[in-house]
Amino acid sequence: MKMTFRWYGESDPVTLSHIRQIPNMSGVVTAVYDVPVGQVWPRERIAALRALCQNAGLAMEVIESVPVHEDIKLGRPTRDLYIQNYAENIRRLGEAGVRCVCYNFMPVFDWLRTDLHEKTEDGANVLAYEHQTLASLDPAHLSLPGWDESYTPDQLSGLLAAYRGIGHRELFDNLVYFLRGVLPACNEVGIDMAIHPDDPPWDMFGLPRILSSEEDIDRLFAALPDPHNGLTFCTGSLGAGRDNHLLRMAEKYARAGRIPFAHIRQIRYRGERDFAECGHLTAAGSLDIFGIVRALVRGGFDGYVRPDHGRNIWGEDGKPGYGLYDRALGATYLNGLFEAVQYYEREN
Ligand SMILES: [Mn+2]
Repeated sequence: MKMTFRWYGESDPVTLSHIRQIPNMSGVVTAVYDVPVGQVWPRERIAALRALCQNAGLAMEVIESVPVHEDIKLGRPTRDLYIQNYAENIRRLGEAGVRCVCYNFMPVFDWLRTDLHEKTEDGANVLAYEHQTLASLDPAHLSLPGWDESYTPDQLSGLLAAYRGIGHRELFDNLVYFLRGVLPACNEVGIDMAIHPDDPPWDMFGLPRILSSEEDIDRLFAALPDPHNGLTFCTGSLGAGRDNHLLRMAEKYARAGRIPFAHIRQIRYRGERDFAECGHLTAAGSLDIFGIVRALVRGGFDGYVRPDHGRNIWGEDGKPGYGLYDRALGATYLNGLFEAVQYYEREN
């Protein structure tokens, strides 16, 4: 296991020197953030980012993420150009020492929450999701906390209209087409593609989502057995699906060598679909974090791990989910779990 920490670049209020001081921290998970989606990242920008990390004593082996252009997800004729650009990014990143690229294939909207500052009993702030609240919104005029509003209302309406012809089957075929285009570059330079599961793991606003369950993941690996076709095992995203058996999935995909990267975080179930995020500890929420770590270790997992969203605590007013303090506590807790489980598994 290699412990890592997400870092949003030089504008991130969390500094590399602070990250470096977290015990057992091997590197950061970052990206070139200001190049438009679909374009090739300049070599000098990748090199500069890598130098910043290395000078701070941190590796830059995981990129989260290289975003996938909507034309690729929609299967538009322009996708071939964007896929070529993506493959070129993979080659450039591989040459810069990157070993893993996290990406997702969710149409239009990435992760969704209804509250980014829900106050908890102990005075912390957490992210929360209320399904009815979200489902009742008009996606063409979405104003959500954290939603970057990078589309104008007209662009958003156009995009939503374009997806009317795209069901689960079409979206899946477009994912396979995309991966067929980029996996040769991954093989050339030794990069694992690690798809992030849907967050939350169900269709939103009538848009299909295709990486929500064990069945979905099995389908992807069956379609493309290439060993560089991997998964970001995100416990919070998959865990929001009440039917997902995380312990079984963790061990199964680790054993198959399909988990180059794990996001580990805890959520607490509320209603049928509602949840709030919380501290990483097993006792803090609904997921068996200890059991998941044990399942990963038993499956022979040796990939990258990062604590996922944390609470905002101790007066820190950072990027929701991405402050320093609670993610550092999460990393420390996960270090302890891995150490204990690995020790125990060796002895028995
Ligand atoms: Mn995640």
